[in-house]
Amino acid sequence: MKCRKCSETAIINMRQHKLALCQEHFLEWMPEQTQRFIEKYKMFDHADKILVAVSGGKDSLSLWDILRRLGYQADGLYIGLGIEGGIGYSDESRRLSEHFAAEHGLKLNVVEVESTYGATIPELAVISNRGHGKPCSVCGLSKRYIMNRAAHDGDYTVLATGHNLDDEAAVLMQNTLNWAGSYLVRQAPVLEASRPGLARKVKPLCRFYEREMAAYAIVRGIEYIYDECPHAVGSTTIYYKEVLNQMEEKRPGAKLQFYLSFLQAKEQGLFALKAADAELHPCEKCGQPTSAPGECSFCRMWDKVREVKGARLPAEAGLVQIES
Ligand code: Q46
Ligand code: ZN
Ligand code: ZN
Repeated sequence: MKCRKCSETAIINMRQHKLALCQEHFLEWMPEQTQRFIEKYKMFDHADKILVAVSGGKDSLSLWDILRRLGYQADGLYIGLGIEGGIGYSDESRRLSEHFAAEHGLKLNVVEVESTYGATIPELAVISNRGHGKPCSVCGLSKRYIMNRAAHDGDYTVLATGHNLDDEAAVLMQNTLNWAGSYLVRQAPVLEASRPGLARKVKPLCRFYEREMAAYAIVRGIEYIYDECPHAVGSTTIYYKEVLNQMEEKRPGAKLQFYLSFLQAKEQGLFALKAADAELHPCEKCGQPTSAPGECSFCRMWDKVREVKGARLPAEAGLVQIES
């Protein structure tokens, strides 16, 4: 197959766009498209100070790469979760994030959950007794908290994550099958900072397929962690991704259309519900906005860790340390 823009051999064929491109044109096309999405969804501009959440995976490192190529001011945030899983998952993901930052002279903020708060994520899952033996619920809660806090404390105007279209479509499918209205209302390429202390969140890769992100990372020569987090195995998200890929196989563009039609329906007022932000108030301990009475759920979770592990926790557990 030939590249649409020149006569070179194509390295990727994107059937949903009826577009095949050679290496050179694909590497040009990805940042161009990203810039288009940034503008279309009014994500940020060159005056913004962006914090990119990096995990050492293909999506987040490629996002960081694209943003720096487009000339944006983008620092990284790596959150060390303390997940081993027999493959040294967290150590390796930190190493690759640091490697990328060093290679390109970029600033990486690091928050290690264990040294900052006193326990790894798998330990926290056991101690807090949440998530039925799976660390994902305390992990998600902790990551959201730390990202918000780091963006706020570091004076970043926007927090960017590397969610791709496959991620977004899988979550959308799950939320639609459950008719989870409050989640559907909040799922969008941009989530405004509705309260002081909450970061404005953006997903510049939300229209790229996962295979395009993998192709970008590979042809760009980005070293990333191939393994998924060991706790992702058997997750519902992976199941929905497989279902969507089967649909895509039969009907190229099905995934993209599912997601884009949702955004359009939302724009036309299908979900008139407003996100329930009105009830947020500052947490008594850390000051972050929360809907829970008194302390936020993040602080309560770590209070329990302090009870169990005692002296290992710093006294003011709310403070995130950002190392450069
Ligand atoms: S939530 Fe669960 Fe992920 Fe945390 S424990 Fe791993 S799989 S990293 S996106
Ligand atoms: Zn070409
Ligand atoms: Zn709190």
